[in-house]
Amino acid sequence: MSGDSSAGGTTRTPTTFHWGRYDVLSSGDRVVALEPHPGDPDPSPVGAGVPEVNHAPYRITRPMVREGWLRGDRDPVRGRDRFVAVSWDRALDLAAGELARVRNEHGPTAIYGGSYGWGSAGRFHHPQSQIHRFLAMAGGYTASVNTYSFAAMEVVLPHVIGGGPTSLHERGPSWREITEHGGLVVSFGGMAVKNAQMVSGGPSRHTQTSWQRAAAGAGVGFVNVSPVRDDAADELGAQWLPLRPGTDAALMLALTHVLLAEELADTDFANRCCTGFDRFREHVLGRSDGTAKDPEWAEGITGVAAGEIRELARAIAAHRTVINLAWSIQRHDHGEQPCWAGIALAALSGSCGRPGGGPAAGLGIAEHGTRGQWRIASLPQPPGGVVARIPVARIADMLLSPGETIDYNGERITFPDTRLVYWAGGNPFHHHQDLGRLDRAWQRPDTVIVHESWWNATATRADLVFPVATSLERDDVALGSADSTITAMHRAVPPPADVRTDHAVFAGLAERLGFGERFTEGRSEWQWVRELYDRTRDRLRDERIDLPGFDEFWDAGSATLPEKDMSPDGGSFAALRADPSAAPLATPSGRIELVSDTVAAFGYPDCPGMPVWLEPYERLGTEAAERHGLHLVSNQPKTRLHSQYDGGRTSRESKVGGREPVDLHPEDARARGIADGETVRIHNDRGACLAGARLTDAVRPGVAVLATGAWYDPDADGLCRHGNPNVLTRDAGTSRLAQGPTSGTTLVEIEPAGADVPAVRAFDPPEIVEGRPGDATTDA
Ligand SMILES: Nc1nc2c(c(=O)[nH]1)N[C@H]1C(S)=C(S)[C@@H](COP(=O)(O)OP(=O)(O)OC[C@H]3O[C@@H](n4cnc5c(=O)[nH]c(N)nc54)[C@H](O)[C@@H]3O)O[C@H]1N2
Ligand SMILES: Nc1nc2c(c(=O)[nH]1)N[C@H]1C(S)=C(S)[C@@H](COP(=O)(O)OP(=O)(O)OC[C@H]3O[C@@H](n4cnc5c(=O)[nH]c(N)nc54)[C@H](O)[C@@H]3O)O[C@H]1N2
Ligand SMILES: [Mo]
Repeated sequence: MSGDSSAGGTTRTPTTFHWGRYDVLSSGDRVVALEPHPGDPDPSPVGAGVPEVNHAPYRITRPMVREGWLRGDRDPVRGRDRFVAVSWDRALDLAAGELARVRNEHGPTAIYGGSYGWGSAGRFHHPQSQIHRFLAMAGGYTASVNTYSFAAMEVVLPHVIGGGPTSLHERGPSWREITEHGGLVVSFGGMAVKNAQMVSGGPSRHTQTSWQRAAAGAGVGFVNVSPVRDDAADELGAQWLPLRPGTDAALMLALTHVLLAEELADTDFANRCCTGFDRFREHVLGRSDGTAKDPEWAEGITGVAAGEIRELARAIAAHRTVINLAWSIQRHDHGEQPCWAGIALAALSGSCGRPGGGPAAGLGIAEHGTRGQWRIASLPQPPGGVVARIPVARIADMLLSPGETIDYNGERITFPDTRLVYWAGGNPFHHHQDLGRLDRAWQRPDTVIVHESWWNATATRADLVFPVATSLERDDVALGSADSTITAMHRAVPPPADVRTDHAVFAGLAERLGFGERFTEGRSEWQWVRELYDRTRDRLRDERIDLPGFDEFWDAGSATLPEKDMSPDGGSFAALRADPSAAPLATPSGRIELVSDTVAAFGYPDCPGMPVWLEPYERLGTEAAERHGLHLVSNQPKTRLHSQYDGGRTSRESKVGGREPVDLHPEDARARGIADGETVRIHNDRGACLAGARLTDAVRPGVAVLATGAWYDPDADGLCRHGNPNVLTRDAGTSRLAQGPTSGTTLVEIEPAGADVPAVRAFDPPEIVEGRPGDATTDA
């Protein structure tokens, strides 16, 4: 722990979050304010909302057990019940007993510990690392694979360009390279700087704006292919191509068509460095199926004029071009296709494997100043702990259909019979699709255990709730992805008296289950933090990099590593271009697979062996839009990290009438009799929510934008009073290949909600009753 006391009894403590470095100002046990670190050129405003949330009335301050679960009663259901405040000993005994019972009676697959989510930035207190280590040592569990962020991309691209799940993120050109050599950045899904506020692991400084500015200043042009104009900063002077959501693959195929038809395509690269070019070309030109994927064809699907498509294709061919794929374009039905079609477009553009050009993923989302990524030591995981796994977004399917088998990337996966769900560091009742369906599925397991700091919708739907310390209340070390500064996360204030760390909860359970010593290895939390730093230091020493000793680092607050950008300009695609047999990709052919025999052999009609346009289950311009005439974009919120700090000032001030704002084009609003600032009801066949209308011509007509993360607040009929878009999204996989989430594919209708609207209850804690007499005392 370290903090500098200053005058007036205020202590200043430097720390790091997912959204950057701050000095925490505290007085006694309370956080008073957060000030951005002076070294951060472009700090995130989200920090301003942290103090009040840390001490909010909806903070969970004691272990809790759901009353019906204690009684052994199914009624009232999870989410409607009262909670009993109990002692730590009783809560830990109950949880340990239940874990042992489920494992003994049903085997380890019956314990689901997927626990997806953006828990703390710190490496030691990272809740996923803690829960996985604990459940592995406790006898095994069912885990999840892939992410809500980019499931389709991370499953399909290894077939196309080889490498691991994030291989494209690390292979795209860096901003430095784009500034020095680039001519044009065409970004599908834009590159909103607001999304670069957050970096997994915690950014040491925010440099995205300055990188983008530098590229524009160097003459690089930008094209923002997105239904939302603000997905590119005004100062970039980007061309805006507002396509219909979910239609990127069609647009990309048409751009490719123009390159081929006008003989602008880099056929030399396609023939030497790709496989399947002939078959792909036949498909695009329409020789194999009779439909040319030309601009006129694409105009009917995308809503982008054929002339504009032609001009863009010519510009792509004429410049050193980056084809950037934001992750939003693949959170759609058949989300694999725009990833694959984007690679194909880049491969034929003439820029692939040349400095400052080629395909990129998530450029402008994370900090991508340079390409390389240092890795910090994390909590060791024992082998063999994962006894079964599911694609992460198939959780409701798993809970509802034990024993059912699904396809996944060439495998068959059978859902286990889940009896116990254990979550630490995620909020499925914000992040999952069709929350009404998840709410029903969530009633099936015998027991749900959750670690949370706040009474959000996941905590109120648990049976056993362990109240955990926030990252301001623990010591840790952090290193943001693609960052080169390791920062110390100093504990700024102590946790409330009856609140513990995730690690302490698991240590307490491990002790009861007989592996306490194995779990902690005899180290205190403080010793573990030192240990992870020392391991990182040892590892880097092998790469001839000297980090200061722990004490020096801890007092200084940070240690800087050299920038890691050692691959040549153009990256691995440059080596491929130079000599494909000397530098093959890790694909079966060693080349970019425009056609993949592996994927073709899976025989999935919803993901064939080459990039194609497949109709999504709903979109604008089809019959489905006659009933629900608006496409709902549920993007990342500007004012918070998903659902985190939704109750904080920054997020609260963005609400309209206390509800999540929904952006609507004035024409669409007029047609529906909706005024700016009015409460509206957004609905489709899956659900409904209330929101506050905001009229703006920065969205394409036909599109409504409701960011994710408003705390889920269903009334008795399932209407979310607060505006969580996931009551409207469909819970279906992208395809049999990736089974990723398809939150982007959502049509809705919107109407004025009228005067008689219910108040928002999202931040009301559940009713709490006292447990046994002994439960009231702290046994710290
Ligand atoms: N409709 C729609 N849905 C989406 C998306 C979308 O674009 N549209 N985006 C998806 C994406 S990309 C993602 S990544 C997910 C994000 O989904 P999540 O990562 O689940 O969302 P968060 O709100 O960040 O939830 C993190 C939770 O962990 C808790 N927490 C934080 N630190 C700690 C800790 O140290 N210990 C413990 N025990 N808890 C902690 C926080 O209080 C919070 O409740 O949402 C997905 N859902
Ligand atoms: N402030 C803030 N930043 C964040 C996060 C956060 O919670 N808050 N979350 C972080 C996380 S976990 C992730 S995974 C990344 C996600 O990064 P992204 O997935 O790129 O982010 P989104 O905001 O979901 O989408 C970006 C834009 O894509 C556009 N879009 C939506 N659908 C389509 C489509 O079909 N085609 C095209 N061309 N455009 C479309 C929308 O207008 C949207 O504004 O963001 C990270 N950054
Ligand atoms: Mo994400």
